[in-house]
Amino acid sequence: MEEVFFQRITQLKDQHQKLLAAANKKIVPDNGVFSRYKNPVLTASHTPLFWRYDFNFDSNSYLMERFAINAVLNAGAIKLNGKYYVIPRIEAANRKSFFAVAESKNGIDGFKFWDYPVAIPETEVPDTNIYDMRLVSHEDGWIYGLFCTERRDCSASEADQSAAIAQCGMVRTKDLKTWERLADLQTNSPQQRNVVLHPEFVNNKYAFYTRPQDGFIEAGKGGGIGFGLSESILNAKIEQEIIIDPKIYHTVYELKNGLGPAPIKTKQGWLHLAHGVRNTAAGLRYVLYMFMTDLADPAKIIYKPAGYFMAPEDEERVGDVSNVVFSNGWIADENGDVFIYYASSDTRLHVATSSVAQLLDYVMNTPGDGFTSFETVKTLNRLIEKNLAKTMSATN
Ligand code: M1P
Repeated sequence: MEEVFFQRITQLKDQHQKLLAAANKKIVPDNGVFSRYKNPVLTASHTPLFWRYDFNFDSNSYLMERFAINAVLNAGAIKLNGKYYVIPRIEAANRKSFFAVAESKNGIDGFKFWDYPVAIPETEVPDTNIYDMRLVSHEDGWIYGLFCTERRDCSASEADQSAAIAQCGMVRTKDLKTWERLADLQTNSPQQRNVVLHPEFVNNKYAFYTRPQDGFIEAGKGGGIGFGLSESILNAKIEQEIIIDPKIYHTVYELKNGLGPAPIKTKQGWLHLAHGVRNTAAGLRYVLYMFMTDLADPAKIIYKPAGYFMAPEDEERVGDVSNVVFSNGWIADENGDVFIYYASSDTRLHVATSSVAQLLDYVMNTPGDGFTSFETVKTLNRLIEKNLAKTMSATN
């Protein structure tokens, strides 16, 4: 039995090494806006074997998984000292999520987890579950991690064990190793998720993108991407939250929406990536969309292409929560390359690459939404006329 035990360890290690060393390939042709890649960058199988197995024959002679990982998904992302770091949501078999750092030399493959997960200190009222960290390097010199902290709704009856309250938890670090917990963000909304810190001060204050919501799942009267300022980051409090990107009937963000990563600064404006949700007979469908806000006023949308930027495709459609793409991390490189980390169906993490130039072109030159079929046909006709006029002039 001991022999089989050690043979299996060797097999597991070989397989794991192959998985981690697999080169990722760009899928061609792409759609001109971004390129997808063949392999996910991280899955549950990428987590270290020593997180999952007890390698001691005396205490685990069957070589069982003693700590199963269910999924690796929604990741914050940052580039530091030439390396690409992601901090995904890692969901254990018991549904509890936690964070861990994985690093790569090129941002598209070779991601390897650090030995230990991130130790997020607790607040006075412990978090039951934490997830979806947005990493932002702020001009005050700190790297902030804003995440969702979820606790049971104590006002619910004993019979209701699924009622939860979501709020924005905050930590900060200089090195991704030591994390200081700050007080949860205070707003006037009963619940918050998808809160993002703007990388620069606005009117000398800390600026936040929020997503107020009435219930845990339903945005209710709340919803839309909000914006608010706080005097301080310690005991941060937003007194006034304005909605800058509302839910709109019969769009890809009619049920709810939320900002993804912190925006990318460009000469033309702030580039934003967000997710939009609509309901279907098959359940909720999550897609990604983009918009741009004014450089001087990040709460003012100046460009917004119609519809989605990315929707789940092929195997991305299937997982724990199917028909979902979600992103809370991207990296804009010094040379203008952009790495978009997105998760599919709450199960695995992928990368797509683009460039600031492509994303600007997409956001500034793709027609906006007319919000009716009639206006949509008008938009299409303008393109057809332009293309046919070009064909005619080429043949004349
Ligand atoms: O299951 C899809 C997503 O649902 C939530 O997003 P939102 O707050 O917009 O509804 C989050 O739990 C997210 O982690 C998850 O991917």
